[in-house]
Amino acid sequence: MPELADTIAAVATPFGRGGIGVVKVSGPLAKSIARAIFIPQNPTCSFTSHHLYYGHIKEPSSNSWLDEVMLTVMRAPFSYTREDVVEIQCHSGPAVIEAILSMVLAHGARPAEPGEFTKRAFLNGRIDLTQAEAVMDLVNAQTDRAAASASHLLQGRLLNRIEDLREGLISLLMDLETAIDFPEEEIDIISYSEAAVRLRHKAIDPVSSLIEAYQHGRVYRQGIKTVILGRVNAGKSSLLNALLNESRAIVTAVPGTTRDFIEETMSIEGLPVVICDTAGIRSHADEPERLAQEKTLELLQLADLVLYVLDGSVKIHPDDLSLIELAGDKPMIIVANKCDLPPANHLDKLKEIFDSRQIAAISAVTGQGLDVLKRTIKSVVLGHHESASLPEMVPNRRQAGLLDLVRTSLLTAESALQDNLSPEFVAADIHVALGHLGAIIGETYPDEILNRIFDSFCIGK
Ligand SMILES: Nc1nc2c(ncn2[C@@H]2O[C@H](COP(=O)(O)OP(=O)(O)OP(=O)(O)O)[C@@H](O)[C@H]2O)c(=O)[nH]1
Ligand SMILES: [Mg+2]
Repeated sequence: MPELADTIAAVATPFGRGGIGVVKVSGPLAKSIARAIFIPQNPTCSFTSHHLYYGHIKEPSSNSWLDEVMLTVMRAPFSYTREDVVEIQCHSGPAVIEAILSMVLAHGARPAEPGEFTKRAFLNGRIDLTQAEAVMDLVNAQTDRAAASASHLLQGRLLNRIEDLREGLISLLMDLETAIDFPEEEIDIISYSEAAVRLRHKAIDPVSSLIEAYQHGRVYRQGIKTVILGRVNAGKSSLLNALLNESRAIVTAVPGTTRDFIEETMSIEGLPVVICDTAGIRSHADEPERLAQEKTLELLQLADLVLYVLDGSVKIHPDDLSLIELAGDKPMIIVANKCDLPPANHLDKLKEIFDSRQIAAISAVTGQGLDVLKRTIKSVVLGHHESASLPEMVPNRRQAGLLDLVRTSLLTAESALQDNLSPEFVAADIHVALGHLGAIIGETYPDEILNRIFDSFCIGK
């Protein structure tokens, strides 16, 4: 990414029509750009930091007013990026907001890359990497729980936790290094058993509980990729519509209606679920339908959960059994749809056929059984974690991967202590763990990793 010396600008609000749109500018030219394009109502205004000014943006060619705006200057270092920041609140029409952005760019700013404002906040030391990532989590949060976890991370709770861990390890390291410098007095300085207890309580256990929080809470962060699978005409699209409570997918009595898959995000019992309606499967299909079915099978590979829909009013088809087998051991719920019609099989019979699988009898048309299905989804996804309370903050996959490496090094250090190896070995493992902890908060950050993190942000954040 380019230099921090540049001034960057972007539209910070979603594209389209709306009440207010915000153009954000950050960098050394921010104030001079504001002076050049903004006519304050009060001509003597001195752009006091964090004050809101009323005025107009003037059209450069005609000198006429382009829009009526409110403008704020936030002087460095008391801003989001720690640079001079200007925010222009204008009317949010695509043409107006683009015109204002173009004027800002014409006065020396360049378009911001995705996440570049937050990247600057990180590079300028206002936030650490866990907080920068939390900004994105908060923007993406689909449920109140995901938002609460992101907010804890944003407040620096994980940063504080990592710093506590580092302090504990550094103090242990200092004691061990004294033992290395004065080998004869080793036993008097720190006993290995004491060091092992400290290592376990102060580092290994807390790291393990953070990893557990990731495993437990990851569904709340990432959403559960759920695929609705089944034979043609089973009522898959009707189920999607019923869960969404809107007529999203086309439903007809003609088998093979759905061709393109439809993905929607919803909250089921507080869980973020990304649900995908797919093309129904049948043996005799034309070319477009065959392609659609291939896509269905691709999506199945990526799914965390499968809702297998069958038409409960007709006999089970051999294709049902082979499709269910195809899903392997993925978590699955058999949804026996159309329970408003006379059933072809009693529930007990279905239980016998599908052995240990969870079964929910529903009617996508009347809504019967949908609540039970939702609760079943929750219990299948959360498994034995269901009754436990959700961790207050959930590390992301990158952080959890590094925490795993931290734990591995600490466990090696613990074994070295238990095996009475020389303190140099123990110290070396602790140094490795400290390196990984540093990477979590972004103290050491390869460019490639940083770019990957910030590239996933939206423009203007
Ligand atoms: N009686 C009854 N009919 C239903 C129910 N669910 C769906 N249907 C009907 O079954 C037919 C097929 O429904 P869809 O939702 O299009 O089925 P699908 O599985 O998406 O079908 P394809 O996209 O063709 O694979 C339609 O005529 C629906 O009205 C239900 O619960 N009860
Ligand atoms: Mg369909």
